[in-house]
Amino acid sequence: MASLDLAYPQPAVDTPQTRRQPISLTLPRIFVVPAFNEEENLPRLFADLERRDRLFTPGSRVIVVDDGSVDGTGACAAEYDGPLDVDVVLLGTNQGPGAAFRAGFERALDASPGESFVITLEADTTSDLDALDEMLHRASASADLVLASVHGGGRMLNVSRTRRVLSRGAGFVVRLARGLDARTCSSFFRVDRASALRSAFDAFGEELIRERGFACKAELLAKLCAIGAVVDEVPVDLDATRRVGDSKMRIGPTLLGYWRLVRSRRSHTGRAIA
Ligand SMILES: Nc1nc2c(ncn2[C@@H]2O[C@H](COP(=O)(O)OP(=O)(O)O)[C@@H](O)[C@H]2O)c(=O)[nH]1
Ligand SMILES: [Mg+2]
Repeated sequence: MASLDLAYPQPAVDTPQTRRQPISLTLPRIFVVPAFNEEENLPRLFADLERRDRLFTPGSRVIVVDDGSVDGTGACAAEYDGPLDVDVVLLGTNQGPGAAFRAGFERALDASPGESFVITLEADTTSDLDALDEMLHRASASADLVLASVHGGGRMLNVSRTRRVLSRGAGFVVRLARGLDARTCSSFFRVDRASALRSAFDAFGEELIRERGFACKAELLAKLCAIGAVVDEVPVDLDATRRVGDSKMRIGPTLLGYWRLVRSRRSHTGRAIA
């Protein structure tokens, strides 16, 4: 298999910033939710979000990216008729979470042209929404990107040993290979400042998320770090019993994705986050 050249830009400054200027907590929150065959979980996620209306500052919305689901996921999102502002991106054929995040981020940045908080969640209700107050607070105060961290003080509950080893091992290897200062590299549950994602799209364009599978979030983290993003982590538990149904993650392709990330080289183009 050919190795990918991810062409990581380097920060333009020698001393990376450790804090951003604060931004208002009242900025819109744009939730990006990749969903594949989640018809049983998506209504539960909407209900969880509806119960937390304080999360929805003016201009907030939920973007569900249905990725060729063969169940009623797309219809469930499209026919949602509740208090949330729900927008649906239909990808037609299944392309994987990497493509779903890219499409979701593009829609999010179009939908909210100024600064906002882009929150990525799992559709299966395993992202602990009670952690969002602290995550948003940190993103508002000083960080471009806040990770929900199961390996930085949080726990993986009711998750098989194989999955725990994979998550920890993949994180460790990617962290070493990419020189990342983050404990949890692969979680889908994050808060990004929209400005950081825009800088990343400016720096990498179409190449921002090349990994189609579950390694896409580690790739995005590495690329954001390469352009000087300020990263923070909040300890968050992940409890797999919260979801209905099984994981869609396939271990073989996911390991290959991490292997490609580790093998990919850096180069010296692009520009840092201002
Ligand atoms: N759009 C899209 N979402 C996916 C795909 N595979 C998984 N997901 C979503 O990504 C999230 C994480 O997947 P999940 O099966 O819960 O993986 P796990 O939490 O790692 O066991 C869930 O919201 C899934 O619906 C896919 O191929 N396309
Ligand atoms: Mg999950």
